[in-house]
Amino acid sequence: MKKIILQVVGTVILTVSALWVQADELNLRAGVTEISKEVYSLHMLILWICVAIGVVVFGVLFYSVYAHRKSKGVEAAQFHHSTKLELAWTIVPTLILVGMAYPATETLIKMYDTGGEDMTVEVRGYQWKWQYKYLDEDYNRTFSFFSNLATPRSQINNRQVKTDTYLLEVDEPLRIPTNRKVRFLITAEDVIHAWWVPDFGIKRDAVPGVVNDLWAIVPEPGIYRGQCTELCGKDHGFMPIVVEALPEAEFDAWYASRVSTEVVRTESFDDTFSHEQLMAKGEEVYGTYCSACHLANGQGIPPAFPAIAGSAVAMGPKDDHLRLVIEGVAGTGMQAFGKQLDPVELASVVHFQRHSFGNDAGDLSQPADVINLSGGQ
Ligand code: HEC
Ligand SMILES: [Cu+2]
Repeated sequence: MKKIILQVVGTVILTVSALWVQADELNLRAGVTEISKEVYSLHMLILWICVAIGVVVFGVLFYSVYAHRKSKGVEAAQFHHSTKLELAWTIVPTLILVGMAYPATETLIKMYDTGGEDMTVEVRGYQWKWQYKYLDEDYNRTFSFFSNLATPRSQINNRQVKTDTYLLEVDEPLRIPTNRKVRFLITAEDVIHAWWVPDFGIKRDAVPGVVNDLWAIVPEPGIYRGQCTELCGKDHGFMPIVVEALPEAEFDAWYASRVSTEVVRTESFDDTFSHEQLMAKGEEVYGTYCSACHLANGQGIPPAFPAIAGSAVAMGPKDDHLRLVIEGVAGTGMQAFGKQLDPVELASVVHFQRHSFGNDAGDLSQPADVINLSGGQ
């Protein structure tokens, strides 16, 4: 008997000390913002309250089992109702709960206080990527872009070694300034997603037709990584979030340069492009948005994803091809790209499909064709 007790105690001590060594790795991380640090302290406070309750309850339990065991001839006490006891086990837990709820509510109220922001970014979830839109009071300074998974397929398919940032890297991160209050408006285009950046202590569901908000003031420049935390659908695991916090001056410089390239792009919707220009741009767009299903070599994965090589659509009338890409095919994986891509991107990717993989439609698709089909706006 003694031996068994010693063994049990020994195992418990070993397990606890092993966990203790790893505690930092297993624990919630403290993050970098004031809110994330408060969430972390709350978590530690409540953890220790639970540990204390556990020690007291199991201590009394094990002591009673041992000290009042049958072999010692102890008889169980026989009583019903004890007003004192019942009052105690109602009042004590209530006080403990109130004691935990008070600081938790204080932090929650702070988390929801999105007012007084210095800038606002709209975060929109798509299958399977995020779109970030910087909402500036001056409409000409508002712009948006998509942030796509950048981990190469070869790593996902185990043909190449996975890096430390496996599935946590994107082609263009969300950039925000340090030390300014950034308000995030969280929504979704198609299905429910969830935007989560653990180091900022923020996470909110992105629901189509609903706008939720969050905020963060990031004190330290750096790269912070998160993920879509919606569970239904395996592809939510392939839409990571990367936020790069830049020193304020650096952010302002980046913002100004981004705005000026956007303006150039807007003006170019009226331009006409050469075959070479359309092919270069189109190949880039195809690689980012289309090759996951239609493959880099245009062969698709029939019957689910049709080949573009030799496709009747790609060799048929230009307007039908453009319309299919703009409007998508309802009920299939072929989404309506009209909302995600601008007229230059749409015209060039269609042109690329019509003149690659052995296709040769022999025409030119221009942004103006897209604008005509989309109702002239
Ligand atoms: C998520 C998978 C997916 C992605 C990404 C995708 N497509 Fe498709 N695409 C489909 C499916 C599925 C169809 C077949 C739709 C149907 O049933 O008619 C299709 C059909 C097409 C067709 C008609 C082919 C034919 O011969 O019937 C064209 C053209 C096309 N897609 C262009 C594009 C372009 C351009 C892009 C990128 C901007 C793209 N697709 C991205 C899934 C996808
Ligand atoms: Cu998602």
